[in-house]
Amino acid sequence: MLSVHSSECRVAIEEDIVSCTFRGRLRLGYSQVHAGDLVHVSQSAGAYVIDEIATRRNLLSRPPIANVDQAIVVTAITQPPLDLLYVDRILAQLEFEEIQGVICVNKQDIENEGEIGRVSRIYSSAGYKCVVTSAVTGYGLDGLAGLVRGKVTVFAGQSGAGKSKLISALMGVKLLTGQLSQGLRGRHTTRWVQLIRAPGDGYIADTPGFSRLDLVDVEPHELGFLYPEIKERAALCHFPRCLHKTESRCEVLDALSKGKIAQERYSNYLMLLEEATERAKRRYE
Ligand SMILES: Nc1nc2c(ncn2[C@@H]2O[C@H](COP(=O)(O)OP(=O)(O)OP(=O)(O)O)[C@@H](O)[C@H]2O)c(=O)[nH]1
Ligand SMILES: [Mg+2]
Ligand SMILES: [Zn+2]
Repeated sequence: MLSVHSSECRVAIEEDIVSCTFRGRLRLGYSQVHAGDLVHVSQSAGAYVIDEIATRRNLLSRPPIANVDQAIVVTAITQPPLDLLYVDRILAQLEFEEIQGVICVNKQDIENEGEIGRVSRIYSSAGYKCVVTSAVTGYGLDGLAGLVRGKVTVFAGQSGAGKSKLISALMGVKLLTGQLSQGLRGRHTTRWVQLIRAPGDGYIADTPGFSRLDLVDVEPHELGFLYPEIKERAALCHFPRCLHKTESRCEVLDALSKGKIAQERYSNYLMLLEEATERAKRRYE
């Protein structure tokens, strides 16, 4: 399934892309099917009809895309301004949905080399693959193309970071991109979900950069499991429900003090922990 609109679904069948509908009497309808779904299609009276949706491996909730292999989280440094908390929220969401996150620092042609290196190090040390690209000069695009080969990949990240332009550069096609400088900042240039076939037998989905992301609904003591570098060490903490905040004999605090966990990641962890704690409190009031 490539895309779903109110009255039409586009489905890839081998080399073709066909338009499908639903059989009138079946209870299957447009609201149950999402981009990324594997569907069974039959032909009746010359029209393609969807009669079955296969069980999903996962479903990204916003925007709805099924069976996602990985998400590339695109960020710039100054245009728009780097927002590590935003990146960390997306990564936590992805960990929650068990989707592999990859960091892409874009706009290499205009951003400060030192800052690009700093961001790359923060996420490499957390265990994420990082790539540095420029959608304008083509820097790093071979590496990015290698990553999307044979996979279903979602591009996520702040509005204006360059998701659509990167995909266009990869595909050699023109998607709708917006000019930050013309006051489009914060507006969603990319509005609807579709999967496009990428060179090398993969599929790519562009998404709009959301202006606000809510934290996934987790209990405070579970938040650490959404941080690979915390999760890895949490089992060795003295207290089973350690929040890695002020507890004694905490492996995470120990690693932090030795510089093995990035301070930026940890500060954002504490922010998200506070949100999760607030939410848990409200729930039990
Ligand atoms: N200099 C430079 N500009 C870029 C690069 N990538 C994207 N841009 C520009 O940044 C602006 C935003 O790019 P888009 O691709 O529309 O950003 P987006 O992430 O898709 O934004 P939304 O669809 O709003 O979420 C456009 O003016 C692009 O031309 C890059 O690598 N270098
Ligand atoms: Mg876009
Ligand atoms: Zn701990």
